[in-house]
Amino acid sequence: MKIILATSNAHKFAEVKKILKNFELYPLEEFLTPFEIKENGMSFKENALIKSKAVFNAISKEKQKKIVVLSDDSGLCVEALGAQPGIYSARFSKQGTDEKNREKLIKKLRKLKLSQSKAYYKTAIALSSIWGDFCVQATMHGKVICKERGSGGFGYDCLFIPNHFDKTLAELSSEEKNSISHRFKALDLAQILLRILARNYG
Ligand code: ITT
Repeated sequence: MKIILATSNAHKFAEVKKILKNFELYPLEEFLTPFEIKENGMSFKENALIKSKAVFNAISKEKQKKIVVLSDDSGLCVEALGAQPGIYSARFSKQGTDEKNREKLIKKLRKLKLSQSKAYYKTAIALSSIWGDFCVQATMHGKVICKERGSGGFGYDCLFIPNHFDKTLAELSSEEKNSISHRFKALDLAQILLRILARNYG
């Protein structure tokens, strides 16, 4: 059984590949020419399933017999901002770059005269297969601060301090992040499904 990771985000691909080291994982481009998928769901779960189903349905029936498509929809929810940016995390700012998204987040918190806020990351992992579609979700709680710290990770990591830590995710090693993250916890659950699917695929 081959797993295609339906993402255009290279950072996500690298994290998922490290966490799912016991599975055969391939980037989307090895099987298909990447195409635009409208993420118009109202939740992480809906968007993750939209992505995995769109890619699975684009694969030929013959190839589908050997393939599971895995997608990740994730984002940061900030308590003081009413859970924004949430499902819009990747396109929070007009430009949609990690840097501009962080700038907008800091600006919004400063406008509220806050230097930090409780926050959580959420990931929905969806699997599409000949045995059906599945989705599991997980969170990582902590706080966001208004000053960037560290150079690891991606996205909002240099602003996010997980509970029980005094470093941002960007100051932790990738192994440390991958042992506590929303993505790790969701993939830990997804592995149960993947092992069952691998047995069923034969
Ligand atoms: P794909 O849809 O192609 O997978 P994307 O980057 O558009 O790529 P999402 O729609 O799921 O993916 O948005 C995820 C955004 O949430 C991402 O761009 C970051 O801004 C943020 N994010 C998610 N997980 C993160 C993490 O572990 N560390 C930092 N930021 C994260």
